Amino acid sequence: MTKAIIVQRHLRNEPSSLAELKSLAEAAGYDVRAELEQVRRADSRYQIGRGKLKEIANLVKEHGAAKIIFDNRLKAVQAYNLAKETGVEVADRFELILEIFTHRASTREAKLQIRLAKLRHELAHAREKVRLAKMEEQPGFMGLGAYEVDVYHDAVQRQVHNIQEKLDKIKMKRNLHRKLRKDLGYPFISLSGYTYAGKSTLFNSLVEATVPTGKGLFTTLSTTTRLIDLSNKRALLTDTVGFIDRLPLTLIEAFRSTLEETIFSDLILLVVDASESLEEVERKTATSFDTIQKIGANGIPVLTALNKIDLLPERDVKKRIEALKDSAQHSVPISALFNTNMESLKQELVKHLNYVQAKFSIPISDEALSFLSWLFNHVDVKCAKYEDDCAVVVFEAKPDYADKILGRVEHYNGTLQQIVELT
Ligand SMILES: Nc1nc2c(ncn2[C@@H]2O[C@H](COP(=O)(O)OP(=O)(O)OP(=O)(O)O)[C@@H](O)[C@H]2O)c(=O)[nH]1
Ligand SMILES: [Mg+2]
Repeated sequence: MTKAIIVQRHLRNEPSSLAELKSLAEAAGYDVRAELEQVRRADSRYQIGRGKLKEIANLVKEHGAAKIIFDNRLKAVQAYNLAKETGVEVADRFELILEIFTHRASTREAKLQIRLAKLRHELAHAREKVRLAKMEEQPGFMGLGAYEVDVYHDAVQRQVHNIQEKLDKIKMKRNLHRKLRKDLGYPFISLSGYTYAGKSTLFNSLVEATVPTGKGLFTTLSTTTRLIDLSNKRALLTDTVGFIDRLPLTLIEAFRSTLEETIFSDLILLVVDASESLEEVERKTATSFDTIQKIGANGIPVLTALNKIDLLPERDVKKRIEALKDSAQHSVPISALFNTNMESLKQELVKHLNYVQAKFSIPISDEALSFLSWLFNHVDVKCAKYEDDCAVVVFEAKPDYADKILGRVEHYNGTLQQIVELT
C-alpha cells in the first residue's frame, strides 16, 4: 500500500473535509499516515503557506510517504512546485476520485466514461503541464516533454471524440432497453444519494439481489435494474452511482448516460445515512438534492429513506426527520441492513408512484377474454365480475399505461366507467 499524507487548506468559515478525504484516499488504496490542516488564504505557488510546506516535507520523510493528497483543487503549477519541494507525487481530490473510479470501473461503459473524464481533465491542464514538463523532470510530470503542445492537444481531442462515439452507441442501446421496459408498463424507481449511504444494501434487500456493497466510497459505478414487487404492483428498481460533495462537472458529464437512469425515472428513492451527525446528514442531503438538480432530474418526485436507524436511538431518528422536513418532505426511517420498516417503505413507494384506478366494462367475446387474461398478468386487477353479457373490471396502473389499456378496451367496444387518481 502506498503511504500518503493528506492536506487541506481552508478559510476560517469553511468546514474541514479531511475525514471524507481520508475515506476517499483509503478507497483508492492508500495508507494514510498523517493529516494536515491549515487555515489561511490560498497561496498561488503552493496552495498552502511556506512554513506548512516544510512541515509536509518533514512528514514525508518521517513516514516514508510516496504521495501527498490535497483536498483543494490544485493548479498544475502548484502541483509542480509541491512535487519539486517534497520529491513525491502530488494529487488533488479530483484526481483521487478519478483514481478510485479507474480502479473500480468494471463495465465497458464505466471504463470509457472514466477515460473520457481523464482526457478532458488532461486537456484542461495540457498547456500548463507541457510547459512545466519541458522545464525539468518531476514526479508525476514525466512523459509529456516530447510532444509539442498543439500536437498533444489534437491527439487528446481525437481520443475524446473516439470515446464519445463509442459511448453514443452504448447510449443508443440503453435508450432502446429503456423503451422496451417502458412498453411493459412498469414504473421506474431509481435509487439515489450520497456515496456509502446504503443504496446497494437497500437494493439487495428490496429485490433480493447480490450487488456488491460496502467496499468504501464509490462501490457502485454502473447500474443494475431489477423488478420489484410492491404488493401486487410491479416496478423496476435501479441501483446506480452515488454522489459526493463538489463532484466535478467533468465526471458528471462523463457519467451522464449512467445518470440518465435517474433522469428518466418516475420516482427517486433518495437514501440518506441517518446515523451520522446532524450536520453531516444535512450537508449530504443538501448535496444530493443539489446533484439531482444538476443532472437535470428536478421535477421528479422524491421519497427519502432515512437509513441505518439501527445505529441510532429513537429520539435521534425523530431529530433527523424534523431537521430534513423542509428538503425531504416525505421520509421513511429504515435499516436496509436489518430489513427494518421495509413494508412501510414499499407502501410509501406505491403512494408516490401516482397510480390511477380505472373501471371499465367490456362485452364478452373471444378477443375480449384473451385481452382480459393478458390484463390479469400485466396490471394489478382489483376486481372483475360479470354483469349481463359484459365483464366489469377495476384495475390500477400508471396513468400513461392505463391510457394505453383503455385504448384497447375501446377497441373491443368496451366503455370506461370511472378513473380516479390514487394519491
Ligand atoms: N448499520 C448499518 N449499516 C448499513 C445499513 N445499510 C448499509 N449499511 C452499510 O453501509 C456501507 C455502505 O453501503 P452500500 O450499500 O455499499 O452503500 P452505497 O450507497 O451503495 O455506496 P456507493 O455504491 O459507494 O455509492 C456498507 O458497509 C453497508 O453494510 C444499515 O441499515 N445499517
Ligand atoms: Mg452502491
